Amino acid sequence: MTLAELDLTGDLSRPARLTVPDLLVLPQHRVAVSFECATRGVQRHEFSGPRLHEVLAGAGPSFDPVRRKDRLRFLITVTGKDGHHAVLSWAEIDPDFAGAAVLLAVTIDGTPLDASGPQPVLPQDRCGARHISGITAIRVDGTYGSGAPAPAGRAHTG
Ligand SMILES: Nc1nc2c(c(=O)[nH]1)N[C@H]1C(S)=C(S)[C@@H](COP(=O)(O)O)O[C@H]1N2
Ligand SMILES: [Mo]
Repeated sequence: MTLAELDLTGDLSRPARLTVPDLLVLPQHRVAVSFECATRGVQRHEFSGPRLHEVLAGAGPSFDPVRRKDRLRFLITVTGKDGHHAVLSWAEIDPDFAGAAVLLAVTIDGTPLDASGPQPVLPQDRCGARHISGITAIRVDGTYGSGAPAPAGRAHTG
């Protein structure tokens, strides 16, 4: 069986390429979720895996850990191989802010995700669309609002 690989990239001092076995060395949490899909109705699943916050904190995001405000501009982008993607904010998963119990699941309904790859699980979401399967990359980006000029033609005219 081929292990699916996931790139942790972006503003990190320790970017990594991760597989399910790599994530099994972290403390594992279990969660049962029920989410509503606009097209397929209520879906129930049980997931297990490490906290996404612990995985990303371990990769050394480039903010000053003692200055809470420094983290607020960080975005987390999750990309699936089918092109489905979503963003989270760092503050959403940071225990000093919203502290959502987001997992990077390595099992779904008792089945290991070794071959298909880890899956983000956001128990606080009503809609299931951020439970992205087949993810290839998670990017941590701290450059939002860094003072870069707006793209040409998009000036703030009020
Ligand atoms: N890669 C990928 N993941 C995805 C989607 C998608 O289009 N692509 N759709 C999402 C939506 S809208 C829902 S409701 C759930 C459905 O998950 P399930 O099939 O495990 O119930 O998957 C989510 N994950
Ligand atoms: Mo959905």
